[in-house]
Amino acid sequence: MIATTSPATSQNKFEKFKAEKDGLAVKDELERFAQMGWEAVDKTDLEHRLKWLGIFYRPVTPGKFMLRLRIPNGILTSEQMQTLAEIVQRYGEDGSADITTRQNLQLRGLRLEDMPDIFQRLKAVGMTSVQSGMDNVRNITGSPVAGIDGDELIDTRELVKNVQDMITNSGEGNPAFTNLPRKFNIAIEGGRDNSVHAEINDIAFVPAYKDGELGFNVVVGGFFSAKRCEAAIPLNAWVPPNDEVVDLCRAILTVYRDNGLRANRQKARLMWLIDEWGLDKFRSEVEAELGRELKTAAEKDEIDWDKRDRIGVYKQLQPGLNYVGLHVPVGRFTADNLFELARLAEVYGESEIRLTVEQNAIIPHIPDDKLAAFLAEPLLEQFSIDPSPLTRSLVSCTGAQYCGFALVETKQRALAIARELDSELNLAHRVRIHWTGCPNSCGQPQVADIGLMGTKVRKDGKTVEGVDLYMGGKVGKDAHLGTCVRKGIPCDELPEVLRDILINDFGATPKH
Ligand code: SRM
Ligand code: SF4
Repeated sequence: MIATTSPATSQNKFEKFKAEKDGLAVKDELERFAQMGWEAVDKTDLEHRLKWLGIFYRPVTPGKFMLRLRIPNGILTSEQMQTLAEIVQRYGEDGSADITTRQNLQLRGLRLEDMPDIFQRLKAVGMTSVQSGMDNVRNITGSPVAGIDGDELIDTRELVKNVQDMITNSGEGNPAFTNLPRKFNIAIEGGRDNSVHAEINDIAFVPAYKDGELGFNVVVGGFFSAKRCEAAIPLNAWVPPNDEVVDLCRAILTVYRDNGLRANRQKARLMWLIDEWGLDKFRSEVEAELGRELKTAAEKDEIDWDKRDRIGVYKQLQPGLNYVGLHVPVGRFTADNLFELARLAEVYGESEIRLTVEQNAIIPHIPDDKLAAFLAEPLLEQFSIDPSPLTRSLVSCTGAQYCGFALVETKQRALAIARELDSELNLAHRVRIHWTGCPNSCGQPQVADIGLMGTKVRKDGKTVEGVDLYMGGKVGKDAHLGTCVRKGIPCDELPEVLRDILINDFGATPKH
């Protein structure tokens, strides 16, 4: 099935170039692009269509590309991580990898001429980066402790994989879903703590009992954009934890693809269609596409915990085994870090590594008798199991180092300020600070206790980097979005402003 675009929408630049040539078409041209060099590649192919393969031209570092992978449920093997390490290692200081806020990895510093070889290497270890950017479904998130947590309700791993395989044709690329009106996010929660931030996804599945059977209530339409942020709303639907999850995703995506608003990209996310139609019509159209009636939602869902960050040592569901959550400062890895993590997972665990939406890593399946030796490994000095409270819960988007939209540098600044405040203040509990470099909100400031969104500020007659301050984001049970409470704080004044907030609103006390 090929996506359709109505003539009325063809004025929009993005709709126009998608109608002229589908983004996925560059798959067959990659070899040619690699040979001709990035400077000679057509501008639209270079800056836009390559994102259908996960390849991002970075205007901040021309010629050094970012590759956004897909890591379903955030789970990868040591072999896969080692392959990623080898890929970025070739690029010396330019090569690195970031854990993203969608439990995913982005590789940095890559050259276009190497992409065909890189794609072969990824395929050889069962990985893909297809359809990870632009008007496609992003990495599908699931519970990071799926299958290993004693309190789990539903194991999300296979469901997430099946949804990804449906959308991407098992990683080969699927033209049925390469021309959505806009990006699209899907999450499947299997635990009680809303680990995936269900409320900020276009579709999210949350565990719920219906007539004694465990399945999912479905929420739809959550999204952030520069113009509008909305929490997802109930679809009033319940599905069992099987292929019906895949079928429902397919039906919603099809309805969205064929009816989503395309004229204005600021009004093209799923929620805008739900607004236009009303939820009842949207639900009926989904049922019509599905070819059956949806069961109504269960009365309540099972999200009744505060959110866990999974950092530290935890007993697994499987007796005698442990999972260990490592804090990865602002999610950044060097090639050496990747090699070392792959090795540790192989030596101490079962060659498996997991990622979280808080940009941290988990190594599961470590037997009791290997735990002490694991915890003594030098890498754990860098990736601590007991970081200080502010650093521990810090999340940051990419920011000005690589992102052309950024209004401020984020990751290094975020880390420096968190460490400074950690050294000055005692905090009885964690405070989640999220940084995002611009209003696109990739760093999710609206879910944070304290959210910081990059902006430009006038100070002493000069334009300087600053932030708008968000507060009140609640995650886990009864999640709701925080709002902007103060605008235009120059970054150099931020440590002082945050210190006051932490003392007055979060019970921090000075250390000295
Ligand atoms: Fe994002 C665009 C990075 C999660 C909302 N996002 C971008 C681009 C691709 C812009 C660009 O071309 O430079 C950024 C790439 C910078 C780079 O070099 O890394 C970018 N977004 C990220 C990541 C890497 C932030 C991070 O450091 O973790 C996250 C990658 C996730 C992934 O693995 O796919 C990332 N982006 C998000 C999230 C959070 C989430 O999904 O929970 C959001 C808000 C939720 C949402 O989408 O509803 C988000 N990104 C955006 C938007 C605003 C979308 C909109 O509807 O207007 C843009 C701009 C756009 O799409 O036009 C954007
Ligand atoms: Fe770039 Fe803005 Fe997203 Fe940060 S929030 S990664 S600066 S688009």
